[in-house]
Amino acid sequence: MNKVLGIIKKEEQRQLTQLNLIPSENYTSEAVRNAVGSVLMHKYSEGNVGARYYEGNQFIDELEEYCLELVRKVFKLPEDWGANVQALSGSNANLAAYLAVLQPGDTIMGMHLPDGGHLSHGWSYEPQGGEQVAQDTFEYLGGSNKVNISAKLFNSIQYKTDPETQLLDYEKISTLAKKHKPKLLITGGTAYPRNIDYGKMKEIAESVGALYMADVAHEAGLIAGGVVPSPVGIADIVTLTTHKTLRAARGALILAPQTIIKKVNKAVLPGLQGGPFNNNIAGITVGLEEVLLPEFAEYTQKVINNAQTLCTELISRGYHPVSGWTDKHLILIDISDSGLGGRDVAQILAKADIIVNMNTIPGEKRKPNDPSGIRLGTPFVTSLGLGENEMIKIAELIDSVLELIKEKGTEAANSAELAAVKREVANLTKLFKPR
Ligand code: DSN
Repeated sequence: MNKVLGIIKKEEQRQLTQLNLIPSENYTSEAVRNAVGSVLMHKYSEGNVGARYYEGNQFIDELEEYCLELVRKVFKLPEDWGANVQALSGSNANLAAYLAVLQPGDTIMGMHLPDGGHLSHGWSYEPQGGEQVAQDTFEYLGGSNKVNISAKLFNSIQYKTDPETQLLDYEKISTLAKKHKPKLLITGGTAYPRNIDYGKMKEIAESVGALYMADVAHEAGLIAGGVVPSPVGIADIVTLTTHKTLRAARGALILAPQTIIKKVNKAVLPGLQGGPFNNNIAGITVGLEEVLLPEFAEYTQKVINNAQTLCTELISRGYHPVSGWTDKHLILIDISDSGLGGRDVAQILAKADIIVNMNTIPGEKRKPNDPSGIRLGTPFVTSLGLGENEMIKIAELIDSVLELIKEKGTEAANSAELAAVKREVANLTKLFKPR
C-alpha cells in the first residue's frame, strides 16, 4: 500500500516537473480523478440503461443516462443519433464498430500507420499496388504482416499521404476505394497533423457503397471546443477516446445513428467486453460537464495557438514539420538529419525533462522501434497553464538539444549543456498551475 502510494506521489511529481509534449496525454481535474477513484468501480452492470443483467444498477443507470445526455450536448448529435459510452479504449471502440457493421473477411480501408493512421485501422505491412515494404521493418514485426487484430479479421487495404505534400490525396484514395471496394472507409489516427475533409471522405465511401467511420480520438476535445471541424452527422460512425484533448477520464465513445448504435451496443456486450468500467464512465461524465463550460472552448483554442506557435518557431529554426504545418494540437518532426534515430533523440530529450515520443513519419525507412521522427503536442502543457511565450522557449530548448545531438551524438546525454537545458526546463515547469 505504502509502496504504491509512494509510486503515485513520484509520478505526480514527475508530471509536474517535466515538460510533457506527448499529444495524446492530458492533465485532468481533481474532480475527474476523484470520480475514477470512487466506489462506482465495484459495480457490475452488463447491459444498457434500463436493461441490465445484474440487480442494483439504479444509480449506474442514472449515471450512464446522464453521460449519454452530456455526450449529445457536447458533440451536438443529430436527433436520430445516439452513443455508446462503454468501450474500454479507443481500439475496443473501433473493434466494436467493426463488429457492428462488418463480417470477418470484409475489406476495410484505413490510413497507413507511418502516414498517421492507427494500429486498429487494419495495420498491416501488406504491399499495396506493387509498392514494396522495407524488409527490415517487416522482419522486426516477426515476419507477420498482419500486425493488428483488425488486419487479421478483415482484409485490410491502406491508403497513404501524398509523398510530396504529405497530405491526404483524396483522388488517390478514391481510386484505391474504387479498386478494392471496401465495406468500411476509415479516417483518423495518431499522427496526421492536418484537418481531414470529412465530407469528401463520406462522398468517396458512398461512391463505392461503403460506410465511413471517422476516428477522432486525437481531435475529440478540439471538436467539442468548436475549433476544428466535426464529422458528426457526416460520417456513419464516429469513434473517439475521452482522455486526450477531451481531457476527461480514460475511455471511449462511439457515436452513430441509433440504427447503428443498437448493433454497436450488442458488439460491445456480449461481442467484445464484459461489464463497463462505471468509475471511468463517471470520470468521463465529470469531464464532459467541464467541456460544457466556456473555459473549455478557450482551452482548445489555446492548445491550437500553442501548437502553431511551436510549429512556427521550429520552422524558423530550420525544421520541417510533416506536411509543413499543424491545424491542431500535434506536430511531427523529421529528425533524421540529427544523426540519431527517434529513440535516442527522445531519450536524450527526456534526460533534459522534455518528454516526447519517437514516431514513424510518412515514407518511413527505419524500424518502428527507432523511427525517423518525434511527435510533439500541446494539450498537457496548455492544461497546466503554459502559453505562446513558453512555446517559443520550448522550441529554443528542443533546438538546442538537437544541435547538441548533431555535435556530440549519444554523448549529448551526459553533457553539461544538456544539464543546462534541464535547468531551463525547471524554470518553465515552475510556472505550472496544477488542476
Ligand atoms: N497511443 C495513442 C497515441 O499516442 O496516439 C493512440 O492509441
